[in-house]
Amino acid sequence: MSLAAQIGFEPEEGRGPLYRRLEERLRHAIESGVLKPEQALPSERDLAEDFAVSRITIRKALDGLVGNGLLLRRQGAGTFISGRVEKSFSKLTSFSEDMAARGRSSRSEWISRSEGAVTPDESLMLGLSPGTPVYRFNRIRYADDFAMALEYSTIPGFALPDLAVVHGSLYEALNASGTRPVRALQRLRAVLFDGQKASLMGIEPGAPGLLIERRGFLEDGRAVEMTQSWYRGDAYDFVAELNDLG
Ligand code: 16G
Repeated sequence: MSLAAQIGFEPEEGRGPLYRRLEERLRHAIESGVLKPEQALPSERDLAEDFAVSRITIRKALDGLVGNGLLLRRQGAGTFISGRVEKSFSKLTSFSEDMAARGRSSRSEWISRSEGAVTPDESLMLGLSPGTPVYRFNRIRYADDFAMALEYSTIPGFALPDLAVVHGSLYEALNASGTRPVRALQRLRAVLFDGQKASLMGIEPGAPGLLIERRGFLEDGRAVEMTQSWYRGDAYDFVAELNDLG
């Protein structure tokens, strides 16, 4: 079915500038889920033909949707429905929960899964003495079939019975062991994906990203997680609610 038919657009119908009406129709189709996250749009030339409008009208309508984040232009690949996810900075949720809350399925691909003795850096971050055993879980995180993030987690040995208990969600495994964090500190930084990380994610080397470091703690104050999450810059909006203390 053509896109025009799918979203029910008739150039002669309605009032106001044509590009605005087209923009509104497309917005509605994206927000109501008729057009799906990560779906590619046809080229501007094909859209102009399909919608029976000029390419300038198409371009102006798309510009408006790119401007407010509903569409993404990827160099050399075309225009896509944005798969951006809004993530609250004040809730201690897991990737799997975040995706489920948005009706998206999540899965992971293992980069590696190992156990060993804590490194000096990890021992500082987790407050563990040298030699303490830890588990390391390194994963590519997918929403539907779209690579959203790379995650490198270190979990102290006391928090899990063994490596194999983490197959899907890490937080589910921690929860089952009674060691899911109840509090966390997070630090966020703008980064560029280097060649190796970019190739794991299937993106261009040098693409912008967000690095979030989370340290999670138990009720008794012990650190139970240290995770570095490398999110695609075009995939997440981090949202925080601020309260005026005065
Ligand atoms: C999120 C957390 C990460 C945690 C993971 C567990 C951020 C920035 N990071 O990605 O620290 O380890 O969820 O997800 O939110 P899982 O339970 O689905 O494996």
